[in-house]
Amino acid sequence: MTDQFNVQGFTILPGYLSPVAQAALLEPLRNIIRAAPLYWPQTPGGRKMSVRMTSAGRFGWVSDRMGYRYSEHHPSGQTWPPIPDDILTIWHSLSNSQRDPECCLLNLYDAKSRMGLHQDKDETDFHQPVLSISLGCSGRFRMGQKDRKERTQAIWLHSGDVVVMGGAARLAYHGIDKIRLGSSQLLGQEQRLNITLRVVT
Ligand code: MD3
Ligand code: FE
Repeated sequence: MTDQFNVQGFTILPGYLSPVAQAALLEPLRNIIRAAPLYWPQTPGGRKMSVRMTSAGRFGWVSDRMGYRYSEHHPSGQTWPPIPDDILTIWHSLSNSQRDPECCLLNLYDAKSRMGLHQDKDETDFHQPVLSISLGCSGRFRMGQKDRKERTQAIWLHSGDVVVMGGAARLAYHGIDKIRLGSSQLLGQEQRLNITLRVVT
């Protein structure tokens, strides 16, 4: 088997969610967005991120003048809606974690959205994996290693793909370079929705 993407702890399950299973997630996802509207986080430098976000679960990811952080409150001041059961089921089927995720982050990309290379390191326990579900248009995912200067590799993530990051991959630099418009009809011609699940505390 080819191992083009060989960072230890990176597991991709291409097409883990069937088209029917993907479509079944849309209603619970729309319910999250209705309760906790999408927003463009501000970078600490005061710019708007190009990805819109919202969350479900105890914690959501917010960013404002105080910087990036987990918060128990949406920018509106409300708590976040619960994580849908179908999404908890995916987590427990694949994560090997005994715990429930505490943050279900929704990242909505359109034609011009990017996510720069970064590490996810604001959680307490890096032994807990991060799980990602891709829906809608394909996105080119780029991943390096623990050190920002290491070489990076790119892989396309398509609708229905699930990725689990454990081991060394958990602290690897990663980002989304670009979106392939029209590559899925699930969310319309130019949207990609990524769901990430994390244990925070
Ligand atoms: C590798 N999201 O929300 S998901 C993020 O597609 C984030 O929206 C991207 O990076 C997205 O922080 C990538 C795949 C992913 C998620 C978490 C990771 C890759 C990861 C954590 C550690 C290493
Ligand atoms: Fe990340």
